[in-house]
Amino acid sequence: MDEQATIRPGEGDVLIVVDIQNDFLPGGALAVPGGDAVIAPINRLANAFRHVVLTQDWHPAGHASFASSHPVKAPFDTADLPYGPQVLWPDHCVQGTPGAEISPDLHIPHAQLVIRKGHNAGIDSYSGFKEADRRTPTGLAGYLRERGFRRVFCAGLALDFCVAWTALDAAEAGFETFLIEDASRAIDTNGSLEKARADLEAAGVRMVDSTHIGGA
Ligand code: VGL
Ligand code: ZN
Repeated sequence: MDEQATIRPGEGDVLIVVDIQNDFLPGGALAVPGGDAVIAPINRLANAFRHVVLTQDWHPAGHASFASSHPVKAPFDTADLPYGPQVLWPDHCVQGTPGAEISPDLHIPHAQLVIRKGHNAGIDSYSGFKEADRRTPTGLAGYLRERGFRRVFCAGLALDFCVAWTALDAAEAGFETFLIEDASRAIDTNGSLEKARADLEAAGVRMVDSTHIGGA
């Protein structure tokens, strides 16, 4: 953000930590370049927030977002699914596998909720709020509203997919929304990062640095 004012998280603020799972980290099935660099800033940030929610990508085997589910496709190709175009991925974050586990290096014992997403076999869900059909809610917006939160801070993996979509949906749901850039890393395939940045700006999501968050 332009102004360098320090943000001091309070009772109306929640940090959403997106998909810090083994498969998105070095050595994982869908490793995000430099993904492990977000863990230290996120651990630090989490100490500044009393309220933290985690998301966890959680696919059944044979999920529609896996290239292996589409005979003639390769990872990072696009497929036309009933709800629209879908980027295809290597098999990742399969329910109950070590790759789907939250990284043991993430230290946020006070996290209050883990929201699992992408569990419908035929529908992906980058966003922690709404699945890729853009109709099926996860329940997170209702949870955050009922808890009385007003501002949502997003960080994690991957900036151009799950973090961006989560932030865009938080903004659409009426929360003042921030994306903590130095605590996120992108996959950046086929222009995805540039597109995500444009979408975030158009939606009024504020890009901030963790050094501007008090106590972090
Ligand atoms: C993600 C691709 C597929 C993410 C999840 O966490 O950004 N990306 N599934
Ligand atoms: Zn996924």
